[in-house]
Order: sequence, then structure tokens, then C-alpha cells
Amino acid sequence: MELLNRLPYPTGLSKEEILDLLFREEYGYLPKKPDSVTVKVENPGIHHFAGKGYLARLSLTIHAEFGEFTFPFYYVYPLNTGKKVPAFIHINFRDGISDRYQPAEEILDRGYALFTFCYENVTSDNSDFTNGLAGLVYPGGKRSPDSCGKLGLWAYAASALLDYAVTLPEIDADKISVVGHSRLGKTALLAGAIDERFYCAFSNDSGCGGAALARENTGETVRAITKNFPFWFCENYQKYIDNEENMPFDQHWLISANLPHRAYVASAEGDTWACPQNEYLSCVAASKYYEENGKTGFIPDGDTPKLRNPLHEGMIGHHMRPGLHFLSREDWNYYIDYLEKQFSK
Ligand code: GTR
Repeated sequence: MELLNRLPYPTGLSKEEILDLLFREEYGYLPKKPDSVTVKVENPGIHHFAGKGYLARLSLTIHAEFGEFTFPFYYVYPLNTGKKVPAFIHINFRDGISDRYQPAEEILDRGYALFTFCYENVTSDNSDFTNGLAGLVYPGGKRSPDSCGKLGLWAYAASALLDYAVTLPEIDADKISVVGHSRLGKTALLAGAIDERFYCAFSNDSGCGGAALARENTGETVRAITKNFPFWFCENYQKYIDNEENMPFDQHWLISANLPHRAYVASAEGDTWACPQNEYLSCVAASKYYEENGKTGFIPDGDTPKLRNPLHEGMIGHHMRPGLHFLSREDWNYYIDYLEKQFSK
């Protein structure tokens, strides 16, 4: 816990000031929010999951200062509930609904709607900034040292999809959460930070550049991540290669920036590359900012995460399950357990 004493804390800073530092030094500045979004139903009204759900494939067009950008998504909601339902926006690795990271029928059975899109339909997961949303935001594919990388663009798309989700009469607009695994868990926390309307940002095994503190990280380091995936971040982030101790922030700032809503950190015991210990300590550290702002942040249980010991009481939630780097049913069930507890408060 000595590490907690050495961290810089965003004490007294506004959310905008926290975000400004994170944008400048790590993720880069995002494009201005959309002026509007429009939706086209591509493949409507198919009754799926034994008739329990309405499923459609749609496309979302973002109208913004850079022009117009369209990407496809899927939407499913449970029928005959007689009330507005809570929902997830799941940023996924693959196009489609029901997926090895996404047990759609079980999510539906627990009373939730689901919006999902494939991140590479927004822009490719590589250093090419000429395609998709990147191509519009960066004419000629050129960005400056503090322009956002791919994580920022995927997060921007999730926030634009929320613009549509909140307009639907069958959805409880105050109870829409964003979910992602790994690089998309980093993206989910960033989406939560840039958009106050989410109910909770769920990050699964997000590790370095996501939930896990960079200082004393025993898994992925800034050196490793910027070597393999420099395009996820802004170029300024490279200043912290072998230099984590001099970061004016650490990853608990990203969790803190999720105020006024909730953030949830899910770890897997066997996913040492994501450093579950530092994901846990990051929750402890972020809690300070929530508490300073009059909220119950994280209620830890000891100095290290315990297996299958979900911590669901505060506005920062956590669990660690057994197994490897994966978004599993067990994770989803914990997320929904957490939401049910929080909704009943
Ligand atoms: C790993 C990467 C992590 C994580 C993961 C993923 O190789 O080092 O930061 O994001 O990929 O997205 O699957």
C-alpha cells in the first residue's frame, strides 16, 4: 500500500481539469461531440431468443464538424416487460450479437437491452489513421502529438450511440452502462469519463492504460504497450516510457473522471499481464476523489483482491474471477448483480 502514498491525486481538481490532463498526456483530445445522430434500421423486427426479444441491425450516422460518419450496430431488447428497461452498450471485437464475449440471451433474460458494435467498424485497430472515423477526423491521416488515438475514437462512437439509445421509449435512459474487455475495457472507462450520462462504465481486464496503475505494474508497462500499440494513445504518452514515476497522473484519474456516475473494474486472477493487484489499488486510489465529492467510492476488503469476492456497495465496483483474459458469463452476471444492488439504493 506504500504505492498509494506516492501517487499524485486529483484533489480539488474539476472533472474537466482531470480530463484535460488525461487527454493531453495519454489519450489525446477527442473531436467535438456530434451535432446530432440519425439512425437507419437495416434489418428490422426479427423476433429472437424464443420470441423473448426484438432484434434489429441498424446503422448510426454521426453528424459533426468533421462531416458525417456511419457505422453499423445491433440492438436487442426484451419484449413484454411492461416497463422501461436498463441497457448496456457493449463495444465488442466482433460484429454480431451473441458472441463468446457476450451471452445476449442471458443478458436479455435478466431484463436488459443490449446495443453492440464492432470497434473496427469505427476505425481499424492499427496505425492507419486514414480509414473510418479516423479518416474524417484526420484528413490525410496525420495527427498532432496530443490528438486522440484509436481508444478515443472508439469511445467517441460509444458516446454517439448513447445519443440514440437515450431517445428510445422502451429504454430507461438513466440506466445505460458501457462495457468493454481489454483494449475495449480501456475504451469503456474513457467513454464513461467523456460522457456523464452513462450509469456505469464496466471495464473488464483492462490493465495498462485502463484500470491498472502504471506505477509498479508487474504486467504490461508503458514501454510494452506503446511499442505494440502506440496508435491507441496520443503521442505524448511515450514520454512516460520507463518514466512512470514522473507521470503527473496515474490510472485512478481515469476512474475518478467517471464521476458523477459509477465505474466498475473486473479482473481475472490468471490475467497477470493486466495486473489485478494494480487494478484493485486503482479503485482504492480513485475512491478518494469520489469521497471528496461526497460520494461513496470504493469499499475495499483488504490490501489485495480476493477471488469471487464482489465489492458492490460503492460507486466503484470490483470483482476478480478465476481464469484468464476473457469476458465471460461470470463477469456479466457480476455486472448485473452490481447494477441491481445499485438500482435498489
Ligand atoms: C494485449 C495488450 C493489452 C490488452 C489486450 C487486448 O495484448 O497488451 O493492453 O488491451 O491486448 O485488448 O486484448
